Amino acid sequence: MKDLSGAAEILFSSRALVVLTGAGISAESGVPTFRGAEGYWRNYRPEDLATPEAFSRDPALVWEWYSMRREALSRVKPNPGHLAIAEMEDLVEDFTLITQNVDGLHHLGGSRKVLELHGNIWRVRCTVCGMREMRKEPFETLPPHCGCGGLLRPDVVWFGEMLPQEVLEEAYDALGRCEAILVVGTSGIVQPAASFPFIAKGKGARVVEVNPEETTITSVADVSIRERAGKALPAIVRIWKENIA
Ligand code: BV8
Ligand code: ZN
Repeated sequence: MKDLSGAAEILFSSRALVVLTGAGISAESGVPTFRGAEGYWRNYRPEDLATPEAFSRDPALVWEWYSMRREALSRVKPNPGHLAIAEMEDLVEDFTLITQNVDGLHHLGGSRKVLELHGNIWRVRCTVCGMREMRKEPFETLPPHCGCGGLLRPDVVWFGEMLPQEVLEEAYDALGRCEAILVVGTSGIVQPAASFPFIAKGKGARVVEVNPEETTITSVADVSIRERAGKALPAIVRIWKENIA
């Protein structure tokens, strides 16, 4: 498929590469996306659950949604798309993976350096003392509390909340340096991540998109591959490796 070799050529001829992923990279692991037909939001409205207002109004309800997602995630594993991105990390000198996902599957798939824009569903944060820690085990009672007595919350970024400053700065630095950005499995709706491909393009980078559907990002893509990540990314890495062998 000529697009695949065109995409591979853009990636392997770049000295600095950014990869931006969204929920679509985890779809083939069985994790529902946010806005697809079977998406999370179909049953819930984002403003009902993924906001600080919802949490202060009904922390138990919000925790029920997160603990259901955590339970489902505890049974899934990374798919060939995650593994292919982990391989890319070793093929290019200056590599930065930025994910909007909170599922931790890139780490499990072997990616070492991951900028988690929206936090991590396995980490909790105390709303009183600020304690942060990974908690993979299910909680006995919901909502869970900290040793200090404070209410614990998922350490993720909700709508209307600021993204972690240091992560955002590192992402903008990488966007400023990159010669190519590979955008996988995002509908390009949620800000500020949705603006990243446009920033990279504006700095002269080339844009490769992998998504079975057209998105807001397709308009700036040099190559847009209408294919699932689990199929397209391993194929791109295979072509990439043949060209450097
Ligand atoms: C902020 C963590 C600034 C929680 C998430 C207008 C009105 C109201 C608000 C706004 C507005 N304009 C901008 C905003 C701000 C808002 C926003 O962008 N809203 C959107 C809805 C318009 N953004 C924010 O609030 C952000 N904060 O801006 O703060 C600020 C400034 C000053 C003061 C205060 C604040 C915070 C946003 C973070 C929200 N948290 N998640 C949790 O997960 O529980 S967002 C959530 O959506 C996930 O992180 C998810 O990753 C993310 C983005 O969705 P996608 O990843 O793109 O997933 P989606 O389902 O949409 O698409 C999947 C794609 O995959 C599809 O294209 C599909 O075709 C494709 N696909 C499917 N299968 C495959 C595939 N691709 C490849 N292979 C496959 N097999
Ligand atoms: Zn505490």
